[in-house]
Order: sequence, then structure tokens, then C-alpha cells
Amino acid sequence: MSQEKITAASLPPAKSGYAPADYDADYHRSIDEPQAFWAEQAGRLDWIKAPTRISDVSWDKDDMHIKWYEDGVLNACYNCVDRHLATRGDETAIIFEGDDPSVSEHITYNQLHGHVSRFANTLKARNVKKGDRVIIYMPMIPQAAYAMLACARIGAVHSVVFGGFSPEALASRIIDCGATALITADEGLRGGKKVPLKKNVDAALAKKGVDLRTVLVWRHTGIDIELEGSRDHILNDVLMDVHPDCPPEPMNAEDPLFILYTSGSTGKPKGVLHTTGGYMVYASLTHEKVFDYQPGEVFWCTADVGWITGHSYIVYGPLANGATTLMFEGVPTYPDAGRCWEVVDKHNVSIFYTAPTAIRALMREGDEWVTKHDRSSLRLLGTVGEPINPEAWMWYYNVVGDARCAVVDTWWQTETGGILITALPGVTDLKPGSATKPFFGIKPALVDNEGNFIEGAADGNLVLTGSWPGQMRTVYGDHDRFVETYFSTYPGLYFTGDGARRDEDGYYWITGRVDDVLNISGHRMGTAEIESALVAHKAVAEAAVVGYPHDIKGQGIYAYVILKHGKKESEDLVKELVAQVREEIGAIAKPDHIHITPGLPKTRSGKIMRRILRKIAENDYGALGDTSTLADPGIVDTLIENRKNR
Ligand code: 6R9
Repeated sequence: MSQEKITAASLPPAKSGYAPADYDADYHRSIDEPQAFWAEQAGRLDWIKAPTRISDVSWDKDDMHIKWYEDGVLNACYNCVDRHLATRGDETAIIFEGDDPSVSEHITYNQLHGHVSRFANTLKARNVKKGDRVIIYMPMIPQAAYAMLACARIGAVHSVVFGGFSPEALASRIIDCGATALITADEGLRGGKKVPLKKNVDAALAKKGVDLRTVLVWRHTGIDIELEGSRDHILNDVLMDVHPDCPPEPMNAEDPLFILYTSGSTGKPKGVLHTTGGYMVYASLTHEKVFDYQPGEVFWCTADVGWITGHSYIVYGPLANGATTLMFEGVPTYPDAGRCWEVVDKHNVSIFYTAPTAIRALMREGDEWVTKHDRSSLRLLGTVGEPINPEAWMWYYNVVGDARCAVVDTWWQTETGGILITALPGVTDLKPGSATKPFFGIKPALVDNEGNFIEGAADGNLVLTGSWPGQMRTVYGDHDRFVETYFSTYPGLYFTGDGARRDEDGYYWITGRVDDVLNISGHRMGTAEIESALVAHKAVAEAAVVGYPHDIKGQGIYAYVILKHGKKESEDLVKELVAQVREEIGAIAKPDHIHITPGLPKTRSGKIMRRILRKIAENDYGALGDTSTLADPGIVDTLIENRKNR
């Protein structure tokens, strides 16, 4: 663990004037008087009917529910758009920076209002109604945000599917949420390469059991695409046929806002459901406080809107706060490794929020790519998505931030809606590699494997006691799975799936997942999903997937595969297996290693000993631990032998 500490006092104070004593007072109040604290925070939003009931939460296994602001009525889109028109209608809401460095655009709040209203009326004209589910499968262009906000405006529930997911993955999400409409683009652009979004949609729709009434296609690159009869429409054209005004739908605070699929340790991705009032309060509050956001500043979060980070910190949080949010279509290394800092200078970015994997990749390219750009507009840096190693943290702080910008390492999850553990600028003394302290209203705790609380400086499983407004409400269509996944390991506690260490100062150091979830370049991937993709190949009898440390990606994917009788290992087969995973899930799930083996280490009851597989993948044979309980201990030597030969 790093001993370095950068005190808040050695860095510029928060622009808001927020000081350490304010944090202490606010944090204590949020814990001691949560109803009063969160009632006050509801005032951040404009309500059609202000809530009087603040929270109603039950951890009773048979009646588990989480409700915030349940008698409040509001509209999320109104809060992100309309309410800013009187004061900042001509200010920039979204800056679009294209994949091609010569393309950029400023969209004012007035313009945003116009675009979103037409998108919303187009959905209505296709008979999309309050409560209907709409899939959004888009590149990182402003139209993705318009689509999300348009759904929110009419009360439809969006589910954004990351553009890197395959037709198969897209199809399973369409089916699971029972979507009736889908919004996509002809193609996306990333690092000069084209992403065939509409083609993928067609492939998804050709699969069994997938049925959609409406597909709206944004013409982005302009290539020729096939349109299917009454189902497919060119959005750019049909937008012009509808009325420019669309009144926002009054929504109950607990009406669903969106579903976002995320990987767990078992089975298929889960549809994490977030509702309207609590999520919006939490996204807005965290965006303002964690990033010390000041009116007029440009905020750039490099995530894709296909992930929760894009939902909360590109779209809903910043726009609820009337901020200027930057949307970048491309990748940090195109056309060269200086792109991020070129964009920072071009658009005067004050706050930059990215993932450790991007920091490590840029660090490898050398300091000159950073230092040749000015970067003096930057005043705050953030990270999210995976643990950051102290070396990458220091590089980010010293080279990108010139040792004058605080780095906030923000820990949270799709399920939590917003940031839960983080430093606050001007307040928290920073320790490179630590997410530091809980945000307002958040009560983290550590438990041992039996669920006993561990106090003081210790290692343990990270749980959260109590609720906060941004917490997910259920797994869409499967409340039992929600209760089972998050609240059954340690009854009455929300289990994060992460391990953590708390040091003597009460700082949290997230050590990574303790379940069978991998974190590849900050993206969650269930080992079970990759295994089932592999087993779907006709030559495969069984597969076991583990993570191993990877310099850039944080974790790499190592797949052990047992072939069916009579099937032979070959280079072509390995290629086919990799292609199979790409097809079933997407390129982000592509195994880095495929290790064909005659067997797997199993206990006598048939359980795969993943601990051993992880060690072998890491090339760490000295620490295999007890192998005496294995059904066939000899398999370990065979695996090691094969590992050494690759
Ligand atoms: C926001 C987001 C959640 C998982 C989480 C943890 C890891 C996220 C982190 C971090 C260490 C941080 N994670 N932030 N680990 N330090 N600052 O990433 O959501 O995609 O659902 O992933 O990511 O393992 O459990 P999501």
C-alpha cells in the first residue's frame, strides 16, 4: 500500500468554498438525520408535486422494497432541459467532439429542448407510451442523449445497450425487457473504424423470439442501409413530420426511468432498474459535490452512454445541474495518444473523468503526448471503474494534472446509481489508490465470510448498510433475483461483490471483485457468460474462465476449455472459439488466452477449483494451496505443464 499522501490543504480549495469541516457536518447530518437531509436534497429538483414521504425501505426478505420520495411527481427530462431555458437557454448544454478531430458542435439548452421534443413526439407518433421499453443502441453522439431524454420526457423506460455488444447480446436484452421500439444509427465511428450498428440490429431482429414494432435509425455516416417496410424509419426524416412541442409527462418519483443490463456472477446479465426521483436527486447531488462543479465549466466524462457512468455523469447528473457536458465519439488514442489533451485545450475542459485503463494506456505512450498540450483549463481529475494502481494515479496527478489538480477516485456500481465512496476536492487528503471516504448518506462496512462486522483497520467484504436515493430498486422482471443476488449473502445487508481494506484513517481501498465477475478495462464481465458462449461451440464440452492481472486492462480473460471426444486442438479452432465469444457477447469479452486441457481441477463433489485456475493463469505455481481435496490431483501438473509451454 502506498504511503504517499497529498493533503487537501496543499491543493487549491474547492471553488464552492466547501471545506473539511463542512463535509464532517454534512456527513454526520446525513447519517444522523437522514429524513431531514434527503428532504432538503429533494429541493435540488423541480417537482410537479413535491414529495412529503422521504423514504420507505424494508429489508424484510419477504417484503423487500426501496422507495424514495414516493408521493412526489416530476419529470426527469424537464429537470435536465426545460427548467434551464429561462436562465441559460443560450448556454451550451452539450459539446460534441467527433471521432474525426475536425468535427465538433455546440448544442445550447434551447436547441437541446427542440431536439428532444421532436424525438419525443416521434416516439409518440409510433405509439410508444408511458411505461413502454425502448432500446437505445447508439454511437457516442448527441442523438444518444436526445433519445434517452425523449424517453424520459414521455415516460418510456430506456435501456441503452453499449454499441460494442454483439447482435446476440442485443437480442437477449430486447427480449428480456420486452422492448417495442429501438433507436439506433446507421453506423458508429471509433478511432477511424466503422461500427455497423444497423446491420447488427438487423441480425438481432432475425433471431428467434425477437420482435419489435419500430426501429428508428439516425443517419450518421450516411452509408446505404436496408430498411424494412413499416418497421424501420430514418429518424432524420420523420423528426420533421412531428410537432416541435411535447409536454413532459408527469411521473411518480418511483416510476422507472431506465433499465441497464449488467453482468453478475451467474447466468445472464441482469436488468438493473432505476426509478425517477431518487436517482435524479442522487445523480445531481454527486455530480455537483464530487466534481465541485461550477456554472459555466466544461465537464468531460469519457465513458460511453452504454454504461452507468455515461447515464449519471454525461447525461442526467450534469444536465440536471445545467452544466456543459462533453460527449466524445472517439477513443483516447486516435488520431494519436494526445487526443484527450487536444480536446481539453480545444474546449476548455475544467473537469476530466476517465477510467484507470485509459490512464495506463496513455501512460505507456510517454509523457510528451501530454506535455505538448497546454491543459491549463483543467482543475480536477477523476477516475472510475476499477481499482487504480498508485503508479498510474501518480502519473495522472503529476503529468496530466501538473500536481495542481486533485484526483477523485470514485467507487460505485451500476446498481448504486451514483458515486458512493470518493474523495471530495478541497476536503479529503488524497492517498493514491484509495477511493477514500463515504459520500453523504452512505454507510459502508466490512464483514468476514460469515457476515460478522469487522471494525477498525481490516480487510473484508464490502457491504452497505441502509439505503440512499440512487439505489437500484429491483432486477427488471425478477424481484426474487434482486433479493437473492444482493441481500442473501449477508441477510439485511447490500453486498457489493467487492473486497476492500479499511486503513487506520478509515479510508477504503477497493481490492476488486470477490465473486466470479471480471473487470476488463473497467467493464464488468461475468465468467459464467463467457463460459456459456464457449460451450455453445460444437467442439467444446466444458469451459472455465478466470481473470489474471493485465498491465493495461487491469484484468485479462483466461479461458480453460475441454474439447468434446474426438475434437483436436488447432490454431483454427482457437480462432473459432475467440470468434464465438465475440459473436455471443462482443469484442470486450474476447479471451486473451485459450488453454485447451483434458480436464479441470474439481472437488469430489464436482465444483471447479477456480482458485487453482487463477494461480495457474497468473503463472504462480508456488501458491496453489491445498490440492488434496481434488478428485484428480494429477490434473494440476498437466495444467501447469501446458501453461509453461505456451
Ligand atoms: C461505475 C461502475 C462496478 C464495479 C465495482 C468495482 C469496480 C468501480 C471503482 C471500482 C475500484 C473504483 N469499480 N469503481 N473499483 N475503484 N473507483 O464502474 O459501475 O460497471 O457496474 O462496475 O467496478 O469492482 O463493483 P459498474
